[in-house]
Amino acid sequence: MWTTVLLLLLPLLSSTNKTKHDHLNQSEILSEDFSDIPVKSQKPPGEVKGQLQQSLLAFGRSTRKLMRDVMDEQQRALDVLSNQVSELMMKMQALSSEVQRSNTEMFSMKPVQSHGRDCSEIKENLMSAVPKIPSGIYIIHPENTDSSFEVFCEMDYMGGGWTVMQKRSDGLTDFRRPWADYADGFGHLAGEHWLGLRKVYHILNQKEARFQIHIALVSHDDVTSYASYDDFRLDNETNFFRIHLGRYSGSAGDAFRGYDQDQNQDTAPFSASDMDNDGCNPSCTIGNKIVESCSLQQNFTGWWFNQCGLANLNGSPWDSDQNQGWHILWDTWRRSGIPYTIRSVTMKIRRIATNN
Ligand SMILES: *[C@@H]1O[C@H](CO)[C@@H](O)[C@H](O)[C@H]1NC(C)=O
Ligand SMILES: *[C@@H]1O[C@H](CO)[C@@H](O)[C@H](O)[C@H]1NC(C)=O
Ligand SMILES: *[C@@H]1O[C@H](CO)[C@@H](O)[C@H](O)[C@H]1NC(C)=O
Ligand SMILES: [Ca+2]
Repeated sequence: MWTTVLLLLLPLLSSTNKTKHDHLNQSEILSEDFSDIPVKSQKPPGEVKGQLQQSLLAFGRSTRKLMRDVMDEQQRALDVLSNQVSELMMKMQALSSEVQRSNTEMFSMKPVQSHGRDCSEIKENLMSAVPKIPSGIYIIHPENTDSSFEVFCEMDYMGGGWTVMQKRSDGLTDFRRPWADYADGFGHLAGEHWLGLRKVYHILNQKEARFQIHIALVSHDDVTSYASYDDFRLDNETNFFRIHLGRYSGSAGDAFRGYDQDQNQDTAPFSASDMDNDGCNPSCTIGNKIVESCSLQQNFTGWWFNQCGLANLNGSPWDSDQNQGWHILWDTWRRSGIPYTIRSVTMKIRRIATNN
């Protein structure tokens, strides 16, 4: 029953979103000055002209008030509707997982909120019930772990089913963090965040599951690009979440591997400001600088550094006022030989095969 209601409401939700984005907002419309309406074109005698101006002004005022009332009304209706839709979505998800549990997991001890092992599975599970699965925060419970946790699922991008493991978009989240934060995760799932190496490890380490990783880049002048690897694994924490990458494809270049073996970050362990696994032992010479810690050199951020390498998507977003400092780094993405200035990035993973 909820599903039916939802099917009816989903198109409404997406069309109301569109209305908000595509049209002028309320204050833009209200700030148009109706009193500027030309009234002099026919040059009527002074008295008539005065009356005409008066009534035009009155007309303008009452039109403005009418529009304001109508728009307030509409806004209230939209808010109510959108609350109702979110409520319904939540009920629908709870129901859908209940149904699934009673069908397939009669004796399961899993928490009630568990909706899937990762975003790819959530997409599979919901696809038959919902025509358009919304992107957003979902609870997942990967195999081989006792814990459920929240993740952001991208359900629109390139077929959907993506679990976001990192996102930079506005520079509001500080990525200068110690090991413990990079292991546990930080930021806000709906905005900038690092999901956390332990969680990503749990997702990647499920039986009979393989994952691809997709990196989407946007430059400061809105050029987009991507890099994709057809396999992505992490070693366990004892091995500092060493990274393993499959075959590259994309338009941004394979910055993880760089141009030569010295820069290759594939199989590098993770480093943070207080955890030095960067392959500079005791130091590297990069350009003509002596570097002892890639993390410190790159503004105390964490990454799979290898002497330090050509990729660091946790670098600080570019500050255009201050034409220096460390920025989001994907050095193989260039225009006329110069690296793009990267404004935003997301790293996301998706299942590519299940052998069952
Ligand atoms: C509406 O647009 C004006 C001018 O572009 C802007 O200053 C204001 O913040 C906007 N308001 C909302 C609610 O988006
Ligand atoms: C981590 O992985 C290594 C090598 O695969 C293994 O020997 C070790 O037991 C693992 N450690 C933990 C805590 O799982
Ligand atoms: C380091 O990061 C902070 C916070 O993101 C930023 O304000 C600062 O400009 C960065 N410094 C350098 C040298 O990149
Ligand atoms: Ca070092």
